[in-house]
Order: sequence, then C-alpha cells, then structure tokens
Amino acid sequence: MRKTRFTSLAVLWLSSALAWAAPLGTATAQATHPMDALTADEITRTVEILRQARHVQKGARFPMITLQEMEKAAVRAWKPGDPITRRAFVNVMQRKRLFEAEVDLTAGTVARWSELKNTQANLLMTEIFNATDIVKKDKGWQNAMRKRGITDFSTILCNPLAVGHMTVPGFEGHRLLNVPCFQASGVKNNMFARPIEGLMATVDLHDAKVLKLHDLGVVPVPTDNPIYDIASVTKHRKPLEPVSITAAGRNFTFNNGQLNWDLWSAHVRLDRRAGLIVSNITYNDAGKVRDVAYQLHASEMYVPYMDPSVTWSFKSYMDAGEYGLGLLASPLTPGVDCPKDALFVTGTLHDDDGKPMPMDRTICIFERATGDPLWRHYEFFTQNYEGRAEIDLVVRSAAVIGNYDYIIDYVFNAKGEINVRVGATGIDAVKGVTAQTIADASAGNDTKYGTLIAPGLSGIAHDHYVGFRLDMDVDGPENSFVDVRMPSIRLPEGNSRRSLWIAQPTVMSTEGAVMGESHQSFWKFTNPNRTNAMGNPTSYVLLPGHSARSILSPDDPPQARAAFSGELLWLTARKPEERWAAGDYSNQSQPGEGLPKYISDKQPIENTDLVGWYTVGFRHVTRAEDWPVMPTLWHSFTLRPTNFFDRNPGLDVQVK
Ligand SMILES: [Cu+2]
Repeated sequence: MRKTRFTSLAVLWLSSALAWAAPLGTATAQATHPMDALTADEITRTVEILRQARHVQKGARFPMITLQEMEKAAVRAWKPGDPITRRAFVNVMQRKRLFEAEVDLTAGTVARWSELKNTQANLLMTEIFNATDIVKKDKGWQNAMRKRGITDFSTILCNPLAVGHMTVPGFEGHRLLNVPCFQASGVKNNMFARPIEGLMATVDLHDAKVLKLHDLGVVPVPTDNPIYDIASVTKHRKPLEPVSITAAGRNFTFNNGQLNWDLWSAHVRLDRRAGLIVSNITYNDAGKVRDVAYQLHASEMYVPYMDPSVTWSFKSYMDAGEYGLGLLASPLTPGVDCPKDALFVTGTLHDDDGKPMPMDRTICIFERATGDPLWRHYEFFTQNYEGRAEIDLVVRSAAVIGNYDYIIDYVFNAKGEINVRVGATGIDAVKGVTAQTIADASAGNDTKYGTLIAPGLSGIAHDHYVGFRLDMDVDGPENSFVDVRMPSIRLPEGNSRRSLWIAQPTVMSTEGAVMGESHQSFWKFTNPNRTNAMGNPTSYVLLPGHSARSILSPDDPPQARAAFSGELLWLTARKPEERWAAGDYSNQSQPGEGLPKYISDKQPIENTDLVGWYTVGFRHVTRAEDWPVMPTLWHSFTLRPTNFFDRNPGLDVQVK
C-alpha cells in the first residue's frame, strides 16, 4: 500500500523512538564538514544544553533544530582537518509562546535566547495528528457527519491543512489548522477521492478545540474509488522487458555530505525546511578548483488554489515554511524513484520532542547515461566523425505534501551545467461535486473553478511556485548580474536585411526584481574581476525553463504573503539571515515578508556578494490524465557556463 502523508508520518513518528534507542549509520557520525547537517548526537546535545540552561521546560516542543551555518568567509577558508565551529538554530514552543535560540555546540553554551512576538512556528507532526482527534470528538462535527449518513467515524480520514492568511475576526493569534475529511473506507492509495465536501472544521491547536465548523450543505460523497496498484488495474498491458540504468562502477564518492564526481564537487545535506541543500559547488578546471555556487536550495513552495468557497479559498500553501520539504521527504524506492544501483542516503532530522529522527532513503545519488550525445560532429566532406556520450549525475529527493509529491533534482553534467528540476506528481486536490459528466445540469457551476477529472470530482485550478535561493559565486563571491536584453534594430536602406537583434547588456546596480520576460533576456551572473582566455568576464547564465509568474492581484492576501511569486527573478545583496523568499515564519504569516523586505533597503549589488531568487512556476489546469495519479510533470532551469571556460569543457570526456 502506498502510504498517505499521515501514515508515513506515523511511521516516522514510530521510527523516531527506534532512532533514540539505536541511532543509525551516519546519524551518529561526527560532523566532518562545516555544512554537514546536525548529527543525531548534536541534536541531542542541543536540547540538553537548552535544558541545562533552564530555558527549556518539560513539555517543550521543537518545531526546528537545524544547522546554523558558519560565516561564509570561514567556510570558504576551511580545509579538511581544520576545526569546525558547530551551532544549532532552534525554535522552541512552550505552551503558547515561541522562542528562538542559537546553541553553540562547540562551547556548550546558549549563544542566543529570545522570545518572539510572532507565535507561529512551522507545524509540528503532533499538531497535524492531534487535529484529526480534536475534530472527531467535536459534537457539532459528529452531528454534521450523521446528517450525511455517516455514523462510523473510524472510516474517516482527515487532512489537517495550513490555514494561510487568517482574516476571520477573533481568530487572530490562535494557532490553527483547517480540517476537511474524507470517506476512506476501502481506500488504498488515494484517500483524496472521496471528499466529504462542504464540511470543514477550523481547529485551535493550543486549546485543542474546534473554533468553527463550516457546513456549506450536503454534497454526496463521490463513488469513484481509484485504486491503482498493479493488481487492481484489471486490463493492464503486457509487461515490458526491463530497461534499466546501471553503472559498471561508481564514478562518484559520497562521504557524510561531501560529493565528488568527475570534475564536480559539492556538499549535500537534508534540511527540515528546505529539503536538499547543495553547497560549495566547485569545478576542477585542469587542476584548478573553481567556485560556481556557494549554495542552492528551495526557499519556499507556494501553491494557491482558485476556488472562492470558504472551504477552498484559504488553500494557498507555503509548503517549505508551513510543513517542511525535508520533514516530508519520503523514502525513495530503488528501481522506480531512482535507479536500483543508486546510492540511497539517510538524512537526520528531529521529532517534536527534539529527539533525532533518521529519514531513511530520503536522498538518492546516481549517474545516468542520458542516451544523448554530449557533443558530436560528422564532417560531411571528409566523412570523419567525433562524438562523446553524455553521462550526468543526479542528486534527488521527493517531498510528499499531502496529496502532491514533489521531486527536486540537482543534475550536474560534463557541459559544466547544473540543471535544477522540479517534478510534480501524486494526486490532484479534488472537490466533490454533483456533476458526473459535463452534460449534467450542475456542470457549469461545478466546473467554474476546475475540470471534471472523474465523475463527481472537480480538480480545482491552482499554481505551483517553487522559489529557489541561488547564492552564486562565479569564481568567488564578488559577482555582478547582467540583464542582457535582445532588442531588434532596424538596418539602414541599402542593406539587404531590414532588421536583426543585438545583445545589449545592463548591469543591475541595486537590489530588486528583474523585470521583463525571460525569453527576451539572457540572465548572467558574472565575475567582473575574472576573465577567460579571450578576456571575457567569466559567467554563468541562468537559463529559465518554462516558468509562469503569479497573476493574482498583489493585494490578494495569499499573494501578498508570497509576493516573491509575482516576479521570476529577484536579486539581493547577500545577507546570511535572508534565506526564505516568503519570510522566516510563513505559517499564518502577514503580507510583505521575505523578498519585499529584503530588497527594501535597495543595497548595491554590483561586484559584490549577491543572491539570485528564481521561481519555477507553473499553472495547473487539471485534466483527466491527472487522475487517479498524476504523470510526473517536469519543470526546470539551468545554470550554464558562459565564457567561464576557454572552450568546450567536455572535449576530454572519456568513458573506459
Ligand atoms: Cu498541480
């Protein structure tokens, strides 16, 4: 059985107890690199130090225990064997209060402890579980279920959801989840197919009670029960002969987080909020180790839905800040999610009590023959051929945020490129409606905001915006950003041509969004102090794939909370504390946090350490083919060397 988010969380929850008794493999290892995730021992010690300092009392909960990175200059100067200063960043919830702390693990002290005015940390696993129990015990909810002919509540599964921007008077300051439920009797791998539509409880997590029950009237529970395991798909096709990716040997090494492959080197860790964090990316250019990027990671994931009813309009998730792309990373299956001979890595996170929690098989790393030429030329006149086969290296994780599965890949190749890919699969969020086909009388109303993707189920239209933080260091931290526009110019009379286009560079001088359309620009991170053999500044171009920006009104509350999605690319002067595109605390956040604040002081960004914030965005008009499980939709962007090398860096590629 494919696990829903809640059963998989339950498994994690149970496994945390095991982790405490018998920490696994790398979970107990000492940190050997400044960018290593906190080890199991370090997580345990962090909590001990806070307890000894009497900051933390019994019953405290830990929404966040994560690595507080060393200063960039210190990390860049660090060599293997050098001492490492280890610090943890911590959020502590005690009753209704929220604290932020920094624990110095090297000194064994609390370096910082402060109470926050904001009380909304990211969601805890226990809160998500408890919300269902709170709802099921509520008399009003029970009556509403009986009104729908449902008396056996054991067959009901609920899906507690982040509430987004809370505008209901009297609810301010409460810690909330919105809880719709599903008839799950007989459901195997799609609990979302049978929504009990029009009924939703708003739960106060601190006071453990239903604050408000929204009952918009009875909608029949859809009868579609899309079980899609292979045994249940009755007319499945003849099995194919296996086609697999296998490597004769492994050309990469991975020790703790340190990855080396061919001429690439990078550090990889799993973070509770960001998911994969890839740091210190360098390329060995003929014996000279050159910086490409200091750090790349997802910064926020914003998913607004387009239905105005009270049980849907709040849906405007910020999955990284509300839940955590690392926390919800699911185990990867060999032979399906990654090739069989991939390296599967266990990440280490923590549970709500601050105990270490191994995240088994949540990262995979593998080499892949793409089947494409890295480059080729057949010389027609001499009938001479030269070419090389392409092999790339993939670092992958997959987060399951309720119904959706998001695969995030960092792909390195011999062209000197890094390709960042987002694959969306899993299950559409569907609304129960009365229309069974588009010929039914209610169909017009039922599909105003979505597509009838199965009888009685409307897949509500929505967007996905995955904001990435790109701390580029092209040949070192001092970089500039050049927006190369390509205006079409008219040629004078007498020329056989009437027009052509030219590349016109503009160096961005201050922080802000990069305006204009990506397909009419060439976006370049450049080092104005370094040149290649021809004297051109060494650069990496950010090549967008298909990407959509949000078209919601800036004053729409969800949009105002996730303003980063209104532009494809933003630039800021690097500040280590500016890490999250929609702000530090995006659960129940207020408008204006994150990038709008980061750029408000209009810092200069020329020939300095700058950060790019690029959003992979796509609009999702749902379709029948999404059901009962979506074929993976990939969107990506590429970081491509441009005059970084002196010539094609893959000329000398050889495969034994
Ligand atoms: Cu979608």
